[in-house]
Amino acid sequence: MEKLETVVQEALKLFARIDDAAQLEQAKARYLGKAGALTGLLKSLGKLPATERPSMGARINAAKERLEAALAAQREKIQSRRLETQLAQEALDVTLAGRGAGVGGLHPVTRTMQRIEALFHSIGFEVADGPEIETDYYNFTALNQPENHPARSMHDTFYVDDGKHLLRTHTSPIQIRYMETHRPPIKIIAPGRVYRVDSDATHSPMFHQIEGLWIDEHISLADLKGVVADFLRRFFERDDLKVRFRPSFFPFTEPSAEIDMSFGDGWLEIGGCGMVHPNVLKNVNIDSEKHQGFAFGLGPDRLTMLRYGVNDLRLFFENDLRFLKQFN
Ligand code: 2U9
Repeated sequence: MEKLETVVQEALKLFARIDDAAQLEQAKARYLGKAGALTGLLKSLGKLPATERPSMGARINAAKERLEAALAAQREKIQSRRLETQLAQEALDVTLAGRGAGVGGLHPVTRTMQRIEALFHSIGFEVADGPEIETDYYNFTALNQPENHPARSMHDTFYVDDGKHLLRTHTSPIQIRYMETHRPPIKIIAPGRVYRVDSDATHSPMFHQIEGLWIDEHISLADLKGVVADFLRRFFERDDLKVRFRPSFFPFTEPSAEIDMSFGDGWLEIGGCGMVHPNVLKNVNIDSEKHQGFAFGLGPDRLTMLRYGVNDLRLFFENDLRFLKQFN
């Protein structure tokens, strides 16, 4: 039966040309399916003389196996060709230039805080820290601030839940906590965020403070003035900067003073200060007969405005990148 060899050659040629999986299965059906050409030959075996049947049967089966093997090889070829195309399409060019990550920068007030910390560190002050949610005791009572003091009213202070907790209105509680766990000499600055019910061009409900505290056996008002004046001259890089103390009142210092400075024309109020009140020292078990010292408070937001010439405090807290980017 030379027809068999013709059919096999035709099938092999066809399979080799097909590059689509579904078409290949259809082609398979044409030869090996129920109505396929080889299947037809097998069926017609019955018409052959009994002596020829076994050898013819064996030839047809061998032909079937050749076709199956050719099909398997072609399937694999189609599959790997598809994979290659897919890999080529999805390839990443790792040599392409990146889009570039934006480089961040520090907030102008943060820069000021770091600068102030570095300047005080250079004359021996450590940096202390504390919680922004405080108790009534640390924020007011320990600082000699009586029950009926106006700063304690709802009008000026954010109370949190039970009226016992509040957002600290100054960084002074940091110094109280520090003095509870350290004995003199104490020489620290306390920077951080503070909160008051207040909002306009020169007041924000959240703002920053840096307070200083130096307690030892012979610290005087002269030391206070020297430290503050030196600091301001170094901060503004002006040796001719003038500093004056104007008598004032704070519950936690006695005597107390406002700190004014001048670049030449007029005076600017820049902070407050005084000798730590004996009652405050008593509250943290420091003997005010033996130890005394000074405290001062500065507003880093205000210092930043003056140093960079910014006229509206709110710009610092609106987080408009067009504004913030100018400082980096
Ligand atoms: C302790 C004892 C005393 C810190 C002080 C001031 C005066 C003051 C203001 C300046 C501008 C706050 O940022 S501001 O609005 N501060 O006037 N602060 S004396 O006195 C202390 C602190 C802690 C234990």
